[in-house]
Amino acid sequence: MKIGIVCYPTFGGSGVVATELGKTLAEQGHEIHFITYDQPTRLDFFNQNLYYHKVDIRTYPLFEYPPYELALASKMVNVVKYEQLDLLHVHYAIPHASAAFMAKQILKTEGIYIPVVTTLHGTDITLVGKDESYEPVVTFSINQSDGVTTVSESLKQDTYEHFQIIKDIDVIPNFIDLDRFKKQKKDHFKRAIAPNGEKIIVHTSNFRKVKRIDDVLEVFCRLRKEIPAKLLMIGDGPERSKAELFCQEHKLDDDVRFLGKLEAIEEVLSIADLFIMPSEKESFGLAALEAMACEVPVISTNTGGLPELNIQGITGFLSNVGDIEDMVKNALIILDDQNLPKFRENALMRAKDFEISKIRPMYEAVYEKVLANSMKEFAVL
Ligand code: GMT
Repeated sequence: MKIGIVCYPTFGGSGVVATELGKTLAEQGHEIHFITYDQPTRLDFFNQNLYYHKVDIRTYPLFEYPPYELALASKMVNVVKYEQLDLLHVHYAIPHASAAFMAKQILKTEGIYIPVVTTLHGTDITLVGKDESYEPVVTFSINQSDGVTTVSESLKQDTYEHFQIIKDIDVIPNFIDLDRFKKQKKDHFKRAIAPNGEKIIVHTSNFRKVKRIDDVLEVFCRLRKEIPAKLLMIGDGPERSKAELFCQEHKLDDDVRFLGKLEAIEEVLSIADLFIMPSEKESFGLAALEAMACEVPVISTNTGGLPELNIQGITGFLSNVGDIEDMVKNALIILDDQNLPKFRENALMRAKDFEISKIRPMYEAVYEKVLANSMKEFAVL
């Protein structure tokens, strides 16, 4: 199949899922064309089945906001036509689903029918998408998609709750490449970070408000009063400087390190004892799955899709949003040397349920279904 994948090229979860999906589909022999404004972060090698088409955004003095969606739609039209794509798969509704709708309409006038699959990832529904400034367009473009998927059952329910959706939604959970995300021997690294055998806690995110960075630090502060521990903060975003200031003011600088955006996250996860995800909202929690694959148990909130991943008392614990006390209590249970090995083992076992080879065929099945239906639709045009 020749598939166009539209996504954000950044470190964010939806971009990572889209890129990893494209890579695994390419390995299966599909021809994958990424259409986005920059080289996707994890697309840093050559494969004969992988292509990247850059969306050119032309500015003009009149534009306070350059119309990215139009440039994207035009690029989609161009790539579909010249690469003879079978299908477009857009990740994150805003603005990819509406741009795909526009491209599809333009192509139809030229006798080309291109089916569109939209994958909803989370904040495109739960936060940004449901805002009145976007809601009508998001509703319309989801309903106009030929196939719609969400990354968790919870996100599917949220979609039906917040929007007037008439389409069936397929749930396809996020996935993990266990060949890449596995615990590696990194003793020297562990000794450098925790020279006295302190427990290592890790948090990874885009440091947006929804991730509740304050709660990460608050939990760590209280935990450190009970046991020797170090905190590694991976990622970057709007809340980072505030978090760094908090660490200075609370004299945490020796125990908390901000590592910024890292490509080889698995190396840090390999020395971790606990992963913390206190998010306000989380449709799936891909970062937690990456940790679990590296045998790191998780304390998380019980919001959104997290209960579909993190199993209470088995792979970690789940608390209500903002319940710091409960998170500290749970962290201490997991970090007890008597308990930690079992939690580690369970985390890995659970991660195996999301192995890429189990999830990829679910997307391929959606593509087949959509293509079969579109053949019928095309026949009546
Ligand atoms: O977590 C973010 O804010 C980034 C966002 C994205 O789209 O890049 O992540 C969302 O999609 C991920 C991949 O499907 C999910 O694992 C995250 O849970 C989801 N984030 C939220 O729902 C807040």
